[in-house]
Amino acid sequence: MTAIHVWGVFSSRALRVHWTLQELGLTYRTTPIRTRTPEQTAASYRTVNILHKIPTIEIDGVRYTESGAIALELAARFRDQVDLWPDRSHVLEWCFYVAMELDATSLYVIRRHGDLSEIYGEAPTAVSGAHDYWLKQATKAEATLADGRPWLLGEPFSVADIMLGSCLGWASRHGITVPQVLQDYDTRLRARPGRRRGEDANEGRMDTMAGG
Ligand SMILES: N[C@@H](CCC(=O)N[C@@H](CS)C(=O)NCC(=O)O)C(=O)O
Repeated sequence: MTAIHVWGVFSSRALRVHWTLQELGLTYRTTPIRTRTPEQTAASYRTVNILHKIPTIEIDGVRYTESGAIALELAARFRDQVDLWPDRSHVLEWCFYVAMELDATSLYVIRRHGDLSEIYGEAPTAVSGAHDYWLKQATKAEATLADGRPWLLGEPFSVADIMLGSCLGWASRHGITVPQVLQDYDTRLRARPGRRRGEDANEGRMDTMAGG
């Protein structure tokens, strides 16, 4: 059996990893490190992740970081069990779009220069620009889902949905009014048993070694 160990809970990026693992029906060890805590900045965690960030995963003794890459690696390895990567190029396209446009250049800018402005500096113009940028970028996902398809690729659910879904609640928490088409999609995502278990795991409400 593959030995899997995840570090990280209570974050939208850690949710991507727990949610993927739960969609795949895997059991794994969790070390419940939260962001901005002494456990995260401890020297012992630096030996796991040199940047002290969450999430990190270890699969059969090999460590990986970057939540999107971890979700894709899991999807590739366990594809025979559940296919979360049904269309190679389009899943990659959506994953990079979410990681770059919705996460790094929008939501993380808002977080760094909003909630974390004591560390990264106040930048109200950058924050309001990032709000607008998120909404502009979201029109790509909105237009795709507007034809009534359940998931980004149509019928098959994929890692692309996990990536996009991880940014919707996060955007709302930052005061962004998520377009209705994406709110309806978010409701469908949240009804998935894998998403519910992923949230339970991300929020420390389940024994991930026991599978729930
Ligand atoms: N690009 C990375 C970002 C990881 C990241 O920044 N995680 C946050 C928590 S969601 C963190 O650990 N922040 C602490 C820090 O930056 O020191 C990923 O997607 O995994």
